[in-house]
Amino acid sequence: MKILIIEDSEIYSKLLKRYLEKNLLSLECDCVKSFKDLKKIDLKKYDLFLCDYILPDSTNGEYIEYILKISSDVIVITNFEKEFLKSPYKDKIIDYVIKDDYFTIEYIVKFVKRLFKNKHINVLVVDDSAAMLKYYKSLLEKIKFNVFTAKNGLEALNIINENNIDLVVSDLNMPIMDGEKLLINIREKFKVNELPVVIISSDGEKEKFIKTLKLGATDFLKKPFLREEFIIRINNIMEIYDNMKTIKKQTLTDPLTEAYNRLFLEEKLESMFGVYENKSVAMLDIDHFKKINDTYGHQMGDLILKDFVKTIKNSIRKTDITVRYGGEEFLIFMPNTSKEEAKIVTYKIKKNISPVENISYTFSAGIADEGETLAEMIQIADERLYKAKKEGRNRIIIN
Ligand code: GH3
Ligand code: MG
Ligand code: MG
Repeated sequence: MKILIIEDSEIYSKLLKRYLEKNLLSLECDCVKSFKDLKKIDLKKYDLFLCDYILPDSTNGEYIEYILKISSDVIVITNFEKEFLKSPYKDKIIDYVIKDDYFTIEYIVKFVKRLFKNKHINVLVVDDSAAMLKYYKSLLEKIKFNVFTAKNGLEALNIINENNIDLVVSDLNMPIMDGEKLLINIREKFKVNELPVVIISSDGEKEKFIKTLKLGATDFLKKPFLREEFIIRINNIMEIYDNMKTIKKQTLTDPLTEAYNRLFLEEKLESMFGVYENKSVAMLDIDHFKKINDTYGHQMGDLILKDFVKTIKNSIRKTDITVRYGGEEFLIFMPNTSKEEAKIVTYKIKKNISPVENISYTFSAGIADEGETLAEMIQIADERLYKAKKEGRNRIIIN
């Protein structure tokens, strides 16, 4: 990713460059100080332009129009808000920022980060007016979202079923299925913290949109709104959801191996257990791991743990779940899987393990599909693991 900073104050552009590159590791920033220097540069190389409004040789934003001929991925940073707001291309750029203090830089960094994240986010906009749909789509695409559109609630539900939608923005009044019915249908499948829904409503619909908030809408936008308001609100909502996802992931996974942790086992797996009629649990424990640590060092041990989980994940199905049960002991929960099938999967893991930096390792495993509760099934698998260890390690036991 490449950004071009156009700014005549060297201190400011250096500061901005440093903050951006520190916060976005894959990012490279170039800086230019004047319109004259800008003309010597191939603008097509850049994904984003951060533009000071006034340069010594471009006092009326002429150079911004020059950039807009090539790309509209422009953010204007200015001290002259009033002058800028009168400019003809105000609506062509992504956003503008008032340059005042340190926090402006923080805002820019956050905004740029958001733009890069948005590239991987699917937004569905729902409106029966083709013109409005086109307008929302253009705004959302400006801030780099992947945009899906639907003309009514029913069409929206089909799109949600077939695609991985991360955010829904919906009008209230629509034929066939309105925004409220759509929301009710969405909330039957997705909790408030799983799929955000923003409702757009017109002025005289206060009661209606308050109702949608009670039904689980994430936020509402009242028409008419400024494009800045739309952009900021949608970006803020995605930021909150991203943070929530990260926190959720951090509390339920082990940071070293990225397998689920014991908290996940207790909070989620327990309740999933009853859902499946057929299921198996495999307990896997690396053999003589203490010796690996003692011989090659703890860091090497860590690498092997990571490799072990990677190999497990590459060998199992998407629906199977890996939990770090203890130091070098892992549990695999396999829904819709018999003990015999689980044995085949575990052998596949064994086959797929290869040396890490020339250090070979093996594991022992116990498998069970017996037991009324998750705890019982784990205990039976654990007893078989113990048996596998006693019988000489590097083996898989199912009875
Ligand atoms: P066995 O074949 O009977 O399982 O022997 P073992 O040496 O693998 O088992 P033991 O339980 O005696 O030792 C496990 C070792 O795993 C001891 C502990 O220091 C190490 N360990 C636990 N967590 C970590 C970790 O996160 N990183 C590393 N490098 N080592 C760990
Ligand atoms: Mg061990
Ligand atoms: Mg152990």
